[in-house]
Amino acid sequence: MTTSNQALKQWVSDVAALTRPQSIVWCDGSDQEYDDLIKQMVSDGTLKPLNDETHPDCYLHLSDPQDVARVEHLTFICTVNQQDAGDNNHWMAVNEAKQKMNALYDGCMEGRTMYVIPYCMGPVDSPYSRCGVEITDSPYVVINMNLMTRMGADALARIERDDTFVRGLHSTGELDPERRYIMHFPEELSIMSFGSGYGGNALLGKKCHALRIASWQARQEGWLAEHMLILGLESPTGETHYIAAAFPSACGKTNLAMLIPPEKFKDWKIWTLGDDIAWLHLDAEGQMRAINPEAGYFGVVPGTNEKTNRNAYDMIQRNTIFTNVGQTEDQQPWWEGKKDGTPVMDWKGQPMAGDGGPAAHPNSRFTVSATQNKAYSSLAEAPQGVPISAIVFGGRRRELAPLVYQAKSWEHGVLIGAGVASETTAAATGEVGVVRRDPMAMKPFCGYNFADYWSHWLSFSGRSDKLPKIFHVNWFRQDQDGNFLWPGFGENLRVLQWITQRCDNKVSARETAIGYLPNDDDLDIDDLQIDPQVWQSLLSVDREQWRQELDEFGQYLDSFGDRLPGELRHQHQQVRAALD
Ligand code: OXD
Ligand code: MN
Repeated sequence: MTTSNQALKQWVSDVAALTRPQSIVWCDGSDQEYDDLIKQMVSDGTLKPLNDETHPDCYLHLSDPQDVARVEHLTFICTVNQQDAGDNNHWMAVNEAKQKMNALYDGCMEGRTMYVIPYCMGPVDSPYSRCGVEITDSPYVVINMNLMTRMGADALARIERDDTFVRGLHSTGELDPERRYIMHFPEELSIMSFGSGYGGNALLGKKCHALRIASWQARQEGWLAEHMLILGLESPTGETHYIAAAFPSACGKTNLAMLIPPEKFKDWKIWTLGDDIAWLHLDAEGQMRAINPEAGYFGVVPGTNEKTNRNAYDMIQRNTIFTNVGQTEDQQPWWEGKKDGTPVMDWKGQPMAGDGGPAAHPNSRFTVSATQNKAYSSLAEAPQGVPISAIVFGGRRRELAPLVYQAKSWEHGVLIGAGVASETTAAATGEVGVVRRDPMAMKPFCGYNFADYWSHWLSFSGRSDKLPKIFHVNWFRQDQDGNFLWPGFGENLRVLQWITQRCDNKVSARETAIGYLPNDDDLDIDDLQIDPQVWQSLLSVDREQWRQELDEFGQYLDSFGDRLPGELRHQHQQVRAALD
């Protein structure tokens, strides 16, 4: 395979001249190609077949132990003007970054195969989709991209038609953390990644393209690229509301997107459109519509079981690539939270018991095609996407944020999104459990200055009078002994139900300084046996704590200086004043 697109041909040949691979393979995305690569990786030991009876066509990849998560401190946005990247990003000058990367790439593919992967983010026939080409020397990347994107011949045909694509160059290098960088050049729609094989650093269609580069493009073109799941909530009468929800990494987006309703709500259904990224556009009528640019799930494995996420648990029994989980005696994958089996081998490939560490790395992952999810929505491939009724923001907060509240307006909703803060997780290297500001759950993914990003969000109110309603949820409130106050998982449906009732003006609410909260009786929780005091604290607003939060948040907003939109400052002042 080759291409009629001259720019692509030239770029591939330039990259080959720099990296000097032994051979070049243009990927067609076929099953044959996937199967052949699996065979090759099994024979060179980079993939291990798992138990074929219990887990047909499942494989285990164990990564370098120093390469298990995103590396935010080594991730850069390289723009001509530093302030276009903003203080929310690490920045490097374009020329400096390119010099550094080109030195690393020099001859880096000697003796290796260079794969050229044309891919499309979003349904290939959607006007909202965007294409890219990733060049990589990693067969692991190729098989993961096969599951995560629409890759190969159809994508290449679209690139040739559109004559535009995002360029992503990736090499695993020597997996040396000292020689590892993930660089983005949004002005040129290009990405350079070196030294890591981990999904978030190496599958360039995902975080690098569909969030960092796409968020930049989206601002220029008037849409949004967000770190959001998309789900459909179907009521017993057959009406479906679509919700887009942003949570920081490893805070349960996959679980919410595939939720199975509790017994009492068994006539309700959740349909999954996506579990990580949403591209949101206004259509000609001003309706916000969402597509999921991805075609698969790259989900956190630990904690996944029949109770927490039955759909995910079932879909990873076959045709799945596991990365960094443990294994049982009979080569079944094993992870913390799995209800059966005993691990004998850990994620480093060492016998268990040694160091008392977990069998699976806390950020171990499954990669699987979205079509294996029983709740996969029939509209997930719709070129026009789905109409969004509600946008939900959330974080992992032990205290402060109530179970659910609603913004008073779009502008107030933007403030609420900008105010998201959450405890860090194992999805990125660094300390876990520290509360940090994570506006719109986009701290690691917004490809430009947050102040400009908030202006862009605010601009939507001038473009449509039927924007989605905005909410904030917190599933993670704890008491002083560290017990969770809310059962979460499937029970979150009760909160989603309230959200859709609010969207349809079917239920009233209590106005507070921070937004509208449910009245005590408006969430259907009778059968949950929640202590009335606990329920009250889940729906309470502690003014003193909130004043402190708003003051701290205000200082954070101030750090964006003159670029901060006046409207956001105004919204902040209003909430702060209402708390007095
Ligand atoms: C992810 C992440 O992998 O957010 O989705 O890190
Ligand atoms: Mn994510």
